Amino acid sequence: MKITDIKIIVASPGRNFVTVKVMTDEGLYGIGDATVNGREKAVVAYLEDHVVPCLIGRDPQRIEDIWQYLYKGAYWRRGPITMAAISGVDMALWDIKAKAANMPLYQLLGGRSRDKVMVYKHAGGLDIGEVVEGVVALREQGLDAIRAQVSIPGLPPIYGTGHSLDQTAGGMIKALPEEEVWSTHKYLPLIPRLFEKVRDAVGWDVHLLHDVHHRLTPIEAARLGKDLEPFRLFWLEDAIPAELQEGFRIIRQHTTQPIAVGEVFNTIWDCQQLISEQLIDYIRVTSVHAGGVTGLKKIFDFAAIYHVRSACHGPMDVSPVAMGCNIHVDTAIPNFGIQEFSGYTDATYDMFPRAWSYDRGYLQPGEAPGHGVDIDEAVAAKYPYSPAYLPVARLEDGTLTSW
Ligand code: EZ4
Ligand code: CO
Repeated sequence: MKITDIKIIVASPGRNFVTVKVMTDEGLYGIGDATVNGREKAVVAYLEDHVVPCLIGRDPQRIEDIWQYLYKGAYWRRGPITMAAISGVDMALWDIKAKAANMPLYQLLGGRSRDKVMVYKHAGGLDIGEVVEGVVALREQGLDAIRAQVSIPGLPPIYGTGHSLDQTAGGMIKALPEEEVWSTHKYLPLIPRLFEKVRDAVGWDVHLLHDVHHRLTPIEAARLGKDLEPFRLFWLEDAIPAELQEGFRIIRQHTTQPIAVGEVFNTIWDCQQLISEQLIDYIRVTSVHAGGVTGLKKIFDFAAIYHVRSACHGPMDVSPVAMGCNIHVDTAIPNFGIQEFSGYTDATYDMFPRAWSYDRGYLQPGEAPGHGVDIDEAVAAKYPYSPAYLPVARLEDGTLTSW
């Protein structure tokens, strides 16, 4: 089998998506996601100028060799743009291999390890009462795991807390980055009060999660972890920026609160210390940013040795293609933890016909050969790329900060 052509399709059915379509001389094709939210065109150029010309004529069945060729062969290793490009190609090649085998991808990964894939969804609101209503509503829709986020009273709503503001280019996601205001000292006492109210409303037979979006220092995160212990959270996510991984030792010294991190990680090397020192409980790498199916399998197998569980990042800027690959990996690995799932706009669902399905808090990969997700190029053509960014954050005095 030979690769005859590779198409890079950029479309914005609510969020911008970069999709890779690998064609072969045997008529089989595969689909991959290579989206980096806010830096889409950089991945397109990387793929079109530097990856596609190297792959035409190669055997698409040699997935590991092509992965190594693009990783080691570039000389400049790792990084979000390089790894998203590799991820997009890798997903498409696994799609082709599983189609050629006439099997759903999870079968090639070792077969089913579970009956269904537990997801968590997000409840957000401008105040605690609104978040509690959101959590109750999701619980009624069958969710067994729910992430709760609240805006800080007295400050403007922030990303991840304000309803439809998070959903589309028409809301908070603007052509230039929105600038948000952050206050740690207003936030820290608020979150335990939020989870007290949430537990009062939905009880103890539901997993509750919270995402800090990298906003704290280690000792602040340790304080929050201790304060949240009475409410038995499933996890505290991205409590600190993870560049300085020793920071997690400080959190661990102070709290038994389970810790999750890794949505911005690109390779096993970004996770190695956190996993091998058992500083975290859930690793949040996702197929589109951590080297595709090949990258995820390597990371999760390594994590399994240290009792660290998977928790693939799955917001609506991770496309339904990457979501499909995540669900196949989630289904097959022994150390699955949870899968984030925000759902998608109707236009996004139209653009990506798929075999995977969601029902009352759980996902299924489906039985279609391949990873089961396709792209409808006619639908994609209706939604041209439109520049959009995630927000940036400043303290109340104007200092730029992590978010
Ligand atoms: O940071 O959508 O866990 N999910 C999240 C999301 C992501 C953004 C960028 O992918 O934290 O808010
Ligand atoms: Co997150």
